[in-house]
Amino acid sequence: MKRWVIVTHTHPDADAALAAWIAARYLVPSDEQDRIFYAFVPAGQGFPGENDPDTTVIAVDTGGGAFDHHDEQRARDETISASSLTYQAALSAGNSVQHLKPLVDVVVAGDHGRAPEWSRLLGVHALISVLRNRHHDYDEQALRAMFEVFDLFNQSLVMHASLEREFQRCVVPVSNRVAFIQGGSSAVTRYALEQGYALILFETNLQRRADGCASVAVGIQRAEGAPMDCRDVVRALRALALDSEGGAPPGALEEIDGWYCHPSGFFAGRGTSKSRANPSPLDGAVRNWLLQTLVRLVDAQLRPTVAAGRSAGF
Ligand SMILES: [Mn+2]
Repeated sequence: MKRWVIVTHTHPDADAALAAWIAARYLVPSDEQDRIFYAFVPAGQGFPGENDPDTTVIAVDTGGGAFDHHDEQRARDETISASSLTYQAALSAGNSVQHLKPLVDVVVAGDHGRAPEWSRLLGVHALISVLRNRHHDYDEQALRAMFEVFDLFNQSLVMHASLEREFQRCVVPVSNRVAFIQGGSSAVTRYALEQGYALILFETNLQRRADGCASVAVGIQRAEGAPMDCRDVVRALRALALDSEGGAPPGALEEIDGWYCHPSGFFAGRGTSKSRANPSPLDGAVRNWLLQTLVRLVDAQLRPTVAAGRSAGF
């Protein structure tokens, strides 16, 4: 019976553990996961049973092979470690592991004494350090516990990478504070606000809500902590739509009047689960007017010296 042995050094650190995890998850076929064994050797050594024809040995962070970086040539290179070498091998084997790069980068930095403070306090280095102490005399238990940590980071990074792709696909910057999102999820709206936009105009595709009504959600959402209230923005939009000099196209007032204003001021809009269903998409002329007007309103609001003189009602 064929088997795999993943070897690393005793008392594995973040680099050894992450390299072992990448090897297990991506260099061993998924239907052979139950044939993986782990072995721990003093740092620098290889695995004694390396000549067994039924055993494929992958040594990481020790043994001097492809996934070790302690030889003369590589030891001084601060851009690599066992994790990055294993990651590159997983990439070269055709695995889609690009989402793991932030994790690999922080572990490589840590392996060269440059772990960022946030990671030592609240990130991967903090967790690995606790697990190393907890399972000090039981390397395999330590490694398996660390694998659970990497499985969780993996899930989180997969979600983050898919949000980033959605962001690239759906978010249209209108100014550096205002963006338009068409056909995106509420998660990508939150993500865009976290990237620094102060206000988002969003329009979803036609969808069937939980109450069975078909609806297109349209509205605005402001960033957490941005000094503006969407109820004031809606009041200002309404005043401009009513003003014959405001340049609002036909339908602008009806659009704004269909919006529900959340009492906390973070959101105003229509078609979401808590507001009236409306299957109509946003009219193109109304959308352009809204975006131009929102850019002006947000600029006035977020430029304190100008806003102070003009902020009546906004
Ligand atoms: Mn290392």
